[in-house]
Amino acid sequence: MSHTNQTLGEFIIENQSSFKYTSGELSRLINSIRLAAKVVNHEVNKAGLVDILGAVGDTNIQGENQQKLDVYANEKFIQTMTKRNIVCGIASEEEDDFVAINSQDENHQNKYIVLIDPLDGSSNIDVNVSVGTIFSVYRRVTPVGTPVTIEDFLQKGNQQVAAGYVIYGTSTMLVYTTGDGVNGFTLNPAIGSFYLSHPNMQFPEDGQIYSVNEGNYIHFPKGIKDFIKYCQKEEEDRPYTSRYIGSLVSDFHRNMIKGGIYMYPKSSKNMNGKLRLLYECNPMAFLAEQANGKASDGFTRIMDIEPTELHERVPFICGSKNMVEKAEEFMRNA
Ligand code: AHM
Ligand code: MG
Repeated sequence: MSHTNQTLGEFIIENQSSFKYTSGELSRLINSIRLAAKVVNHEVNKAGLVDILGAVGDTNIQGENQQKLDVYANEKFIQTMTKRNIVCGIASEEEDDFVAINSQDENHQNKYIVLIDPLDGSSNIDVNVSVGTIFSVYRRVTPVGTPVTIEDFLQKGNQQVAAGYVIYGTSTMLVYTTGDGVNGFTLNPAIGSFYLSHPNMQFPEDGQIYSVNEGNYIHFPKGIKDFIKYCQKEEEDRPYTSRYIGSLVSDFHRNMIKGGIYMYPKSSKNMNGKLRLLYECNPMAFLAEQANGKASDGFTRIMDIEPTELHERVPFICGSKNMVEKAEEFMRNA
């Protein structure tokens, strides 16, 4: 089948047999994410029209104000997966604790757990800038047939079975990997179907874009400051271009297509950076590596970090391989 007209639904069916542990469960899970993405997309697109903007008033565990659409997206993704009874547990950036599914039921037969950031970059919604959903899938480590525990969620990123994001941008796209490369699907809003538009996505090995909140420069570690100076230096292919949307999914997506590096380093204000290992960094790291890119905390591969708590934060450097390695070199030598 030609790539130009293959839908995500068809792609999932066609590729099911290549999943490591095939039983259709992962396909159903990706399908439910696809469905929830469409529902959330519809709501995000209406954001400017209906009175859904503004903080709901609740603050989440990170002490941030929640926007109404965060709450909506959180509910939709959790409900869609829970009602279809296809995962045994979900942890969300918007929830204080993980949700165990079917804990009253004798039949905890599902083997997958999902970690999700339902609407990342949501402070961008009220200014009509792209936001995204990020998800990460693992096989549970506790026995099937028992309620999930925290152990099932605190797995290293290198155990991920699938990961992806939805970008609610000028077009809405779903980009994901099951460990066999990265494919991107664009939503045709008239029909309501995602079409394979970006098969086998790859980070260029080198890039010329750096994305970092430079307003925090003064607080960055010396290695990052040195690397930024390197990016700005007049050389053959430099200075690089600076592009920072402040919406991880969008910055990552652009860098993957054009070649670039995204950084959210630690700073003297945030000792561990800002981004969450389990909901943001690991899934993006899995996608990056599957697309020939790299993700690091400056010293260590992101997916090799042993998580200790659900909402933990880590410094995050991710993108074109040679650029990430250059940044690591500056970190080592600082
Ligand atoms: P959020 O999960 O509260 O939306 O925060 C994550 C977002 C990322 O999408 C983005 O890259 C980063 O925070 C921007 O942070 P800052 O405004 O500090 O540069
Ligand atoms: Mg987030």
